[in-house]
Amino acid sequence: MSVSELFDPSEWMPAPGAEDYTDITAHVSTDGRIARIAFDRPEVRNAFRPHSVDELYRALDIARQDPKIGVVLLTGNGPSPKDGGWAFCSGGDQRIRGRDGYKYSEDETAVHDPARAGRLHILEVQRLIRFMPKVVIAVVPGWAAGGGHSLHVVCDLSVASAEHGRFKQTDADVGSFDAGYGSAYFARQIGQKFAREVFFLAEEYSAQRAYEMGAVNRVVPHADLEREAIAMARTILTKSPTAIRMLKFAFNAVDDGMVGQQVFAGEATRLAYGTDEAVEGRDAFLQKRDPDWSPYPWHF
Ligand code: S0N
Repeated sequence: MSVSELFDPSEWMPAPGAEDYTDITAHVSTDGRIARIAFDRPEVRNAFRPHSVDELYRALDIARQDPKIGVVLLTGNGPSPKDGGWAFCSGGDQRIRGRDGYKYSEDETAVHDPARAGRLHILEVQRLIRFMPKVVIAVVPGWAAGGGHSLHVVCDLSVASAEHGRFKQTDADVGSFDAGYGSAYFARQIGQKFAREVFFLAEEYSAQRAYEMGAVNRVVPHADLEREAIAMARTILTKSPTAIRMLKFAFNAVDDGMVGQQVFAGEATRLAYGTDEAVEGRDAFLQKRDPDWSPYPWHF
């Protein structure tokens, strides 16, 4: 069964646990190397509610931990059965926004579990995308608005539909603000003037205009969108996994302060563990002797 008009069922099989999801769909390519995770609420332009974010986090984390997967495609299913409109994601579902965040129930009078009230955990998803050692590509078949715009910003690459891809940062229209990656990192990507324009004017931008501003990597005909994204993923998969991981964390580190340094350094430590020199340090400790560093030069 096809989950979206652009979805090619011959490319994909259900991801582990996919049958439990209600707000997203999750697939892996038939060779198990690419994940496709999609918002599946096209009737509300793929707006997310806390339950959607829970599912999204879970699906992304499963992809993160799968050693075969090197690339994740994040997209939105469509078109809307109501009006044929396409969306990547329109951000937080405004119908269930409360005074302390987004609610699990649309019933304002419902008694909520306090531990699950007022969630804004799309920011946790942003950090997962940012720090997962795999390439995440935003595949934008329609609207990327509000928190959906921020999600495309935080993805490593973005490819958009020429006909339907549209971008709008509505945060200031609805009294919301992504003051982290969605704005500050966006300004790093496209420059301060453009980023401030996108937020302060909250106008609509075509995929072509987003490309010209440097917000999108590729604009392709709508019918080719997922094919192009898969082709990009396949090219990335021909590269060294370690090189891609170190490069992603190097690109991040300059903007992520000590956390960025920690993530990059963690990978460096893991690489160092593979050397004879590090093995000698471990073995010397376990054998209760002084380490012999003599075979290891002070490189210049
Ligand atoms: C996407 C837009 C521009 C599309 O316009 P279009 O094509 O004219 O369609 P509509 O007729 O407007 O929409 C079709 C149906 O979909 C419903 N709908 C659309 N978006 C949402 C939404 N976000 N929530 C609930 N419903 C939505 C419409 O109501 C319509 O339904 P019907 O057919 O029943 O009338 C346009 O739809 C639009 O502007 N949408 C709203 C975009 C928006 O403002 N999103 C929220 C922005 N804020 C966030 O996402 C913040 C969340 C967040 O992540 C965050 C992060 C960091 C820090 C803070 C926050 C925070 O929440 O504060």
